[in-house]
Amino acid sequence: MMLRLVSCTLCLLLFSQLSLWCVLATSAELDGEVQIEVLFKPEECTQKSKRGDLMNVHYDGFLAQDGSQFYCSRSDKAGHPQWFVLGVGQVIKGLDKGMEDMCPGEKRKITIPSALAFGATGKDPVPPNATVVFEVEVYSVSRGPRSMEAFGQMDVDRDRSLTKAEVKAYLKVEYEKSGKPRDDPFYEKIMADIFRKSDQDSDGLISAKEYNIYEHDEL
Ligand SMILES: *[C@@H]1O[C@H](CO)[C@@H](O)[C@H](O)[C@H]1NC(C)=O
Ligand SMILES: [Ca+2]
Ligand SMILES: [Ca+2]
Repeated sequence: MMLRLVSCTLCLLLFSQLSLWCVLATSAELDGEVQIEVLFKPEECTQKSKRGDLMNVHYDGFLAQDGSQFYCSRSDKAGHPQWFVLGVGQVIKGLDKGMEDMCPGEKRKITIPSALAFGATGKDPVPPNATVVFEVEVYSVSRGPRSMEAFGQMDVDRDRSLTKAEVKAYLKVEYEKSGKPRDDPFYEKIMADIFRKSDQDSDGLISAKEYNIYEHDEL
């Protein structure tokens, strides 16, 4: 589940200006901790990210040892930023940790030891015990749908499972509350992402169990 990140294709080094990082990254001593460098912070911060928030993010992944790029959300999926829920294991642990307290518009370089990335076995093309570096840029942060409180709000008919219509109605309200109503294709995109990640048995519904699957993860 956490390794979903690298399931996409090897990324060509499209952004040569970023290759400088590897030099910085290899010189960093890591004591099993995520190291965060803020590259850009917007002056105004509407909402800081926290566990359970729905994030819309671009991120590129590099190997610290040689700076080669192994993940690139800018070239994957036609360059759309990725949707995921923060802090629940949809991305590697180092990103779940390293992306807390981020503002929309903020950019960070996050250096992650292997234990919080792809571990002692690695995940092709990431070799065993590899320290990885991600450059992330947050596009939006919204109070996410992954709390049991939110589940209760979404499950309008109280049948302990969520239909797409129920989730969508919730998201619409959330976005309108934040003063940023969106068009239908926008919601459809989020929905597809949420259901792909959460609807484990692909029956078109998110059951309470599927919804809560990460609840006991050691983060
Ligand atoms: C990875 O690290 C573990 C623990 O330190 C070690 O036992 C293992 O040999 C390492 N694997 C490689 C391929 O270096
Ligand atoms: Ca329901
Ligand atoms: Ca299901």
